Amino acid sequence: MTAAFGLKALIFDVDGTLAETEEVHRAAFNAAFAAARLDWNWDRGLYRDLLKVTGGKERMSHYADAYRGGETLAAERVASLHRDKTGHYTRMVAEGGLSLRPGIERIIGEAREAGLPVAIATTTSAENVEALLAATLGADSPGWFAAIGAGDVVPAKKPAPDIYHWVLERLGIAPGDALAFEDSPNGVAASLGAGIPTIVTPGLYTEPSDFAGALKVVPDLGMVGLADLRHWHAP
Ligand code: XBP
Ligand code: MG
Repeated sequence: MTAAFGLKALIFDVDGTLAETEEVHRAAFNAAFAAARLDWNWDRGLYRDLLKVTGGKERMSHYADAYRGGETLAAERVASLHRDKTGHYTRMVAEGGLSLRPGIERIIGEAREAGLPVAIATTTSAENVEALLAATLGADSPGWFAAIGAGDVVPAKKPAPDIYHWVLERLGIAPGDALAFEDSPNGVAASLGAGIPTIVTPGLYTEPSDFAGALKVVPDLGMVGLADLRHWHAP
């Protein structure tokens, strides 16, 4: 079966959109800080502020600078802390405990059945995406995605549109032929910046925002099917 004319791909953000992962990210950062004997501990309120900076390495550098008296962390130090954090995160995810947000698994299944490509556009690292997909959808599931744009494949992370441009190029489609799924103002700025109609599902750490320009804002995708998505994309 081939995809109907119009909608040619679904592009999903990961953190906050596929699953509520940020509490696991936060625990993994804190575990890496403790292992490195840093007296850093990010509580929920602080993490909410820190999430304004996307990317774990960028977030740690920002914290050192803005919250620890202008401290500058050497790039190797940041990279090593981040490697350790990624190890903690992927282990925690593999141990289970995270589930996909409502509707995600069903929509991905419907898209696959209809021959509609699915893809990922995220600031988080590729290992983290693979760990989450494997833990929630099965070991083969990373292979279901026509493109996985993650982490440092582009130098400028969200809110820059670069990761979406990267994914669109690999899919070989125009921005208006896709639908993006995002949970945060930074993510929506990136997807809309790339010209992709965007469905927003605000989550645990979503800051209040009116998401001007979004195609739809819905609490989650629990009641949404592929037919709705096609209709919203081309009413
Ligand atoms: C998610 C993020 C990520 C994770 C950390 O933003 O900001 O940085 O918190 O992942 P989005 P890494 O959902 O908009 O992609 O530590 O692997 O960078
Ligand atoms: Mg997100």
